[in-house]
Amino acid sequence: MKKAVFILLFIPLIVAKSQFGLLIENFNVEEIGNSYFDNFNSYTLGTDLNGQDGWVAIINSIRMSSSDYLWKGNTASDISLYWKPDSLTVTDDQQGELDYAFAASTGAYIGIALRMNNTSGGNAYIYLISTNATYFGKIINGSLSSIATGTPTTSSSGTIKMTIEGNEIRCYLDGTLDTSLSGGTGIFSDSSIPSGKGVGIVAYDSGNVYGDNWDVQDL
Ligand SMILES: [Ca+2]
Repeated sequence: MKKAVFILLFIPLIVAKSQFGLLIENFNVEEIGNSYFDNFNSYTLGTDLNGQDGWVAIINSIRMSSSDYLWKGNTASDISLYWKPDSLTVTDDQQGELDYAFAASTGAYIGIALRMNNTSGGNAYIYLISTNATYFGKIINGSLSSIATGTPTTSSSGTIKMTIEGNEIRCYLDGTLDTSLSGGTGIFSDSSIPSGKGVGIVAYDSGNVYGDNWDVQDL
């Protein structure tokens, strides 16, 4: 029953992607110039994503769920951070998108990680979503710190996006700036990670929040 509900939730998203030619079934990573897409369709289910098709764990673990296109964090009350360090080439200015869905109300988060590098335990800007909550923060030398938290009224599924150009970072929820984040604009200035050519995914806690259709590119 739960799987059927999620198939229904994601069909409109998959159709939307297909219309723009971005979805290739049974193909994990598609490169279009400095643009990358992953639909997570061909990984080993129920296992850690680490080591599959170039994904590498920097902090803790993220695993494939029982569906063939969803995954979630696998570490309770802690952050998990992954990237693909060897196969991707992007500039310091980047954007990333991720489709999300919730099985039910959850305190777990899932999201996008940009401007990553693996210096001193890992660095990244991260934007995550949970039930009626968003979080924008940074990981500096492996340690998490919050920049802003939000209390949007979330849908059961949708898309989050983050962009970084120079020191300006923008957080978008379902196509519009996430003005529920502290500060009220969804736009932030931060200079603590001036360079990082890695892009990835991030999760917090191990509850039932899922991601799909990871899509990143240069700006
Ligand atoms: Ca998928």
